[in-house]
Amino acid sequence: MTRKWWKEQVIYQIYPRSFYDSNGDGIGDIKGIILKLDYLKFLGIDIIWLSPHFDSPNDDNGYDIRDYRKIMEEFGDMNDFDNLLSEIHSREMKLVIDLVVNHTSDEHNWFIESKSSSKNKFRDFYIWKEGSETNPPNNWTSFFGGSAWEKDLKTNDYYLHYFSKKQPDLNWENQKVRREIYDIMKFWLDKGIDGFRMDVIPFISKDLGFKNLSKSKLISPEFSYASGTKLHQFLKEMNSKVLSKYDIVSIGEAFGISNESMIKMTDERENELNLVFIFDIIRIGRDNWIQNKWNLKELKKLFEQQSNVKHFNWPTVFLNNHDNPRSVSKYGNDLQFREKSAKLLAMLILTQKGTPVLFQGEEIGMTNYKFESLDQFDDLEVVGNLPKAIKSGINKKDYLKHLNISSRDHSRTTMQWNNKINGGFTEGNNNWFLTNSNYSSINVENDLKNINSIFHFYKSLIDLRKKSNDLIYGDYQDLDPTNESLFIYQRKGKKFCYLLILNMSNASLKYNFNNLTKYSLELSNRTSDLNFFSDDIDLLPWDALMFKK
Ligand code: ISL
Ligand code: CA
Repeated sequence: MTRKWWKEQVIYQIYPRSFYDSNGDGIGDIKGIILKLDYLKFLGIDIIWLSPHFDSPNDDNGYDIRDYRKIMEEFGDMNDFDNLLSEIHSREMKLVIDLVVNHTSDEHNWFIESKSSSKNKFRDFYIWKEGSETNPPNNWTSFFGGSAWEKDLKTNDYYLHYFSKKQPDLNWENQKVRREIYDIMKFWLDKGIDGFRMDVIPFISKDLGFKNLSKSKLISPEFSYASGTKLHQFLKEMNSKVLSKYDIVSIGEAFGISNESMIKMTDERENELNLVFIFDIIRIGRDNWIQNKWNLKELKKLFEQQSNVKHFNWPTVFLNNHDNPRSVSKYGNDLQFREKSAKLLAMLILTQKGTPVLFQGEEIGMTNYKFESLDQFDDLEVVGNLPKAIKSGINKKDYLKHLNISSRDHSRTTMQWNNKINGGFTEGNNNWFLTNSNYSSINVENDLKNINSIFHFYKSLIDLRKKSNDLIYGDYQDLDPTNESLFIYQRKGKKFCYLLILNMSNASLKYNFNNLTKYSLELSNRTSDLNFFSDDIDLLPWDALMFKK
């Protein structure tokens, strides 16, 4: 197991649009992030992953890039970015930026040229195919609704877009495309950034046969889109031409890849990427907008699977991001046991094997939003998938019910800093999006003042983790995989062995753990004292206990 800084540090994702607005225009910005760096340093954050900050028409809130070398106007300018980077580095923190190169915006100059004529030199920067008058080249679908092909009337050809029609897919088979992308990467790396999170990177290799997908494969097309034959070849080239020349971390958002492909992508002997974000855990029980029931045994199996990868790989551990609902609402109990269950989830991700990744607001237990109507949503995926939802036989009311559990917009409500209007996110009264009305009680200011808050629990765990090589590199073992309510595992290092007992239920439970008295209690989310003089222990709902010996 080779030691690396990105195995030992904690990542915090910022969705800039919703993080902090410094100039009152209702939109988060880079100067706002700079004002909050001391807060993140105090929490114990080492690496900031910044969601896209590039010039964009914001069809998909920045994941549709119009100019890779320009800062999104609402966020500030290149001077602000350079200040952010130096302020981050002066606090001995690192900055990972979001690299979105499976597709660009349709307003990118390359696409404007490409669609202007079939003879244009940028034509095959994208994927153009003949279709018929009414039918696209094949039955591939977009994640944001409808076909993955859009007919362009200028040349009567169709272009491919796995996401919105304003996000045309780049043609990675074209060496000129790859060269341009490597130049863009070097532009930012030469400024001193510390790595990339690579958006849907497994999709860059397309099935060049463009064959129709079977009905069953169309249910979750990501698995087909992520199995192109040249993915590893492209990543090896990117590594040799760019990544290998810098001391950085490369993280692939690996939406749809298989386990073996994930292992190959992050096997340090393959010289591709360092880490991947896989979705098995964060999408457990999910079927498009529907969140089906899942059980703890299935969840534990997924942690087991990713924690015991071969020693040439290293997992990431996260329960939140900008594409998923809030973890305390999905995995915890955001009503009666919000604080306690949020602390349990903190202990879970910060004591598992792998690099922990937090998402803004998770550290104070921010919850899902109560959407009252479909037109409150910002996410284009909501509107895009409505026809498919109706076709599946549900009505708008049911669709809203599902989205109140599963929508990406739950994590895009604005960060709750204090109990002032808009939770202190913006002074202005033209907030770009929604602020959860519970900001009056759930906010950073409250949590900083209360030593027993969720924030201080995260801070203690981050501090504990960073001081313990055994917690970072220790072997993982699930000690009671069939238990339906308790998640009990150990992390065994050279010197210490940590035992985690997490009651992921609303019930009080008795448990007997052999030789428990040999352990000392390291940390717990109990407000009442915890006396254990025998191997029998009475667990309260959502107890999270960390022992050490
Ligand atoms: O909603 C999803 C697909 O059904 C998400 O899983 C998401 O689209 C997928 O994980 C890919 O996410 C990334 O690429 C998208 C962008 O919308 C997401 O915000 C980004 O994280 C297209 O760039
Ligand atoms: Ca602003």
